[in-house]
Amino acid sequence: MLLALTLVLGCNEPFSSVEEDLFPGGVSTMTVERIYPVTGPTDGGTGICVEGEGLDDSVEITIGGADCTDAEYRGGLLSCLTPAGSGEAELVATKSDRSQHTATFTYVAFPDPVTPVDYCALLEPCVPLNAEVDQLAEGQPTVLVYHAGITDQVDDADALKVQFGYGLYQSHPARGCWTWSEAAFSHQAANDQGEMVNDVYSAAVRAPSEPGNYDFLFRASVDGGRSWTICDFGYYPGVSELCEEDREGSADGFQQGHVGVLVVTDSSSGGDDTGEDSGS
Ligand SMILES: [Ca+2]
Repeated sequence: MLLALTLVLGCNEPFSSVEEDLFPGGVSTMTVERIYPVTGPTDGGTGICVEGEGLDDSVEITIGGADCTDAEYRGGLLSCLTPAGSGEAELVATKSDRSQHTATFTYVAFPDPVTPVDYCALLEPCVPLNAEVDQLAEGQPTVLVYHAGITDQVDDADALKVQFGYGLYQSHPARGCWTWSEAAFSHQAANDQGEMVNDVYSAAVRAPSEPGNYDFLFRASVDGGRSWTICDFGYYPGVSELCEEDREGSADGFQQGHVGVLVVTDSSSGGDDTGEDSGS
């Protein structure tokens, strides 16, 4: 079951896509500016993100002739999960008006199987986190992580990676298009038996420059970032009293509603009806 909770991601580094949009016999209504990442493991499951102009939910993506699955179009961004494949494969994005864009996706074979994290869960805050654009939010979200042989040891800094991420409201954290940053170790925490086997990490959150509502959570990896386990909300009496009780973190996989909410405002811009300041 745990395997199903872990979505394999490849390389985190973004890559630019420079190949031209192809639209024989007409004017293309779709301009792809960037696809990332353009490399991932042969077993598929890599979340890729497509940025550009003229994208819509009619755009279908194939890689090596197989469908890029679970496509999601949101906020001008298109994302999907790569199929299994090998070597260099042609990625083709096709819009309903038949405009097309091609790029190359490179599959990389890894010698070792992925290792999902035993358990992790977003702890708090359960109330919306507020921030001004480009500014640090007040309060730091926290996440609890447990992995046998790692978080129950004293010196585990190198074996565990924990990241905070946010994305557009109700978008999927494993399908690309989310922004991730390293979380910091905060302290050890006890399990039900009082054993200090859990790690708690926290994150300073710098808001994006675009106002709006965003989802946030954490992800954790014990295989060097080859695979990430999504840490949505758990419930801990005494820690997260404001949270819903039926939250089980990564134990029951990812649920769209079990995320934190980041509300980003831009008070400096004022409203359209009050922002006139050039009267003199
Ligand atoms: Ca869950």
